[in-house]
Amino acid sequence: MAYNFKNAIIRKPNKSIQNGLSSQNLHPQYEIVAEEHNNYIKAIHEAGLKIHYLKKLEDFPDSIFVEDPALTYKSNIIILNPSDPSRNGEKDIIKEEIKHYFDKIFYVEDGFVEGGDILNVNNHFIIGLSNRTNKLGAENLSIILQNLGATVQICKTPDDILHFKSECSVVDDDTILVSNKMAQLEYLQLNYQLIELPIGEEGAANSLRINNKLLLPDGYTRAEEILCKKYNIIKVKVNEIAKVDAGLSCMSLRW
Ligand code: CIR
Repeated sequence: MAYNFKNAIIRKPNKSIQNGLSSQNLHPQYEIVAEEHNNYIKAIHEAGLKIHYLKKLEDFPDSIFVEDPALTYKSNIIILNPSDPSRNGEKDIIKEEIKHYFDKIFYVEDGFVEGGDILNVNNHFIIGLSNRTNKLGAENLSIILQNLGATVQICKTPDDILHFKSECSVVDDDTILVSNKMAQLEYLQLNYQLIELPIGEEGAANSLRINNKLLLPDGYTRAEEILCKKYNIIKVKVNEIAKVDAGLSCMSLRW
């Protein structure tokens, strides 16, 4: 299943997160980020995962977002290629830190691709082209994934959305939670059941299904109303972390 996991890799937060990339030029406060991150860790525990911690990296302001430089699939790890120069070096560090957890390691060396643009639904991957992920990177990743037995569709991340997954997430085997903008994508409409969130609740679309729990960003009352009927929700506050355009999925690598 698309959301059955046993393990998570999580990096301890760094003080330099206040200088993380932010589309709105906001600077989160380290102490609040650390508190939110602690609660995130508790929620991941509650969902039943064993957590493997990585040490903080002050030289890389956005390095707690471990989902972007690497992708897990089956017992493999694929080292991606983040396009922002301030993030590209994360891939070389994380590779050394995590390769022993996996049977085989693969690399996307040509073209750019970030984990935030990759939605995994069972053995299928949707890769969104964005300002961070280009065609060459998406195609090279597709070749690796197809060789490992997966199918792949390359789509376009709507304009003004940082990553494909910033506004969508898998909540069930054939069900994707989407913002209004993501709900317009024909590929998603044709192939999945969509739960569309109301305008103004886009932030809740980056939820995180793990085993029988659904981690949902706190503060989205209408999303909670819609989802609580069917899902076992754990609310996690990520308001400070959201100042650097990040949410729930990007703070762990799951397998
Ligand atoms: C960045 O712009 O790269 C970070 N400030 C946020 C990355 C969020 N990553 C994700 O949603 N996968």
